[in-house]
Amino acid sequence: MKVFIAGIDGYLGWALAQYLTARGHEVAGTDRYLRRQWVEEVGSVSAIPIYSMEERLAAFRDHFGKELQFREGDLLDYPFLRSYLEDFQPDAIVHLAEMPSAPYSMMDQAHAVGTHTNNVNGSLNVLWAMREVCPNAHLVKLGTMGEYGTPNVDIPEGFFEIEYRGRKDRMTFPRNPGSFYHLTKVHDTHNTIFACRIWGLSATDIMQGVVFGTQIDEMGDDPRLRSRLDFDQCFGTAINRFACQAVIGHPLTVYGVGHQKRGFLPMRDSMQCLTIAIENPPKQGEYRVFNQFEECYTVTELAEKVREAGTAVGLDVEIEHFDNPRTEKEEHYYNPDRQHLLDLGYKPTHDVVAEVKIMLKDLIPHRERIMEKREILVPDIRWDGTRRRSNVLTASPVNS
Ligand code: USQ
Repeated sequence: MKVFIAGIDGYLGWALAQYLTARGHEVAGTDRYLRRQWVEEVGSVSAIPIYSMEERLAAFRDHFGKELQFREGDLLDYPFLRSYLEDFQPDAIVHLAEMPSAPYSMMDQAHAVGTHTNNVNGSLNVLWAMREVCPNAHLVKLGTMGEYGTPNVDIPEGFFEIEYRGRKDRMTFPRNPGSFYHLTKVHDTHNTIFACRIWGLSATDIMQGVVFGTQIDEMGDDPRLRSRLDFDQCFGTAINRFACQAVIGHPLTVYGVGHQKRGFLPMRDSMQCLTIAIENPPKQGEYRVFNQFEECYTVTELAEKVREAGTAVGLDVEIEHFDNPRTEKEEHYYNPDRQHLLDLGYKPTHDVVAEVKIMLKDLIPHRERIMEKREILVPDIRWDGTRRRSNVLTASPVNS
């Protein structure tokens, strides 16, 4: 199949280009390198060194024996996007080109508005371009499990049956997201549902949990093919941060009591699931939702798993509870479905500790890079709008 990846230079996009090419798909992609700029803006670097796109494309050629089609550009540049899609005529468009960080979107007015402009308008442009030049393509849109929040009832996959005042209907399950970033994904959801309904586009909205991991097998040993791995408070997700903290002997930063529960999945499962969605498209005009995660864990359970993996590779791992910078429930019910992907053949990895051991071994050679940025491991972007770097640097555990 011909697959277009928006955000091909990112953590997931770069891995997906390789995963799909290894399976015989023809891949084209675009990126404006915003992720590289955002991480630099928050004072950090990727723990795994990443290469320029020129070097990445050369490595791709060497490793896979074929060219990866790439044009630098921005989804907000509509003429660019429209003409690229018109030329390539994809069967599937994987949209990974959004600003993905909750804390970054909560920093201040400019970051909240910038996140909305980039994410919501970029997605609208994708929908309009599909309508105009490739209406039969299948949009695989990266949403987030965070759209649902943490309701005190089970979470279905996108829709639920409701009976209200004696009448029944199938309705969008309520969204209750926890940041301005997560809200952009809710807006995308409604725009995508609408576009499918009025224009007959087809889309799979992926409600993805928190991804972790440093590699997939398809990357081989060539360092130029590795994906980035962030560990700062904005772009580092929980397990990725914990793994980087573990390798430099920094206490794992569990926020609050640490009973917040989320769905998590290793990068290799994310690749498997996205590929299942691409290779099993919906009917024309259909909008469907896949909840995408391997298993649900509390943040404390994850920290314990990172400690177990660390001990196995000879690291001494401490866990500390830090004042939670986010406004979120720390004790709650959490029971989301994830049946659609299983029905299509998803085989969950199920071994977080083994995956974290691989991560730790990958990260140990880059200890110095992480060590140099040690001061950004403790968060200071607070949901109440204040930044208290000086307080937080001396943060004492609230519940260790
Ligand atoms: N957390 C800690 N310590 C840390 C980092 C995070 O305790 O050092 C906690 C957070 O308070 C939160 C949980 O871990 O309760 C998850 O935080 P996260 O930063 O790993 O994930 P989140 O902000 O929810 O966002 C990430 C991705 C985002 C994606 C989302 C999926 O950055 O793009 O949409 O995971 S989900 O969480 O299911 O919404």
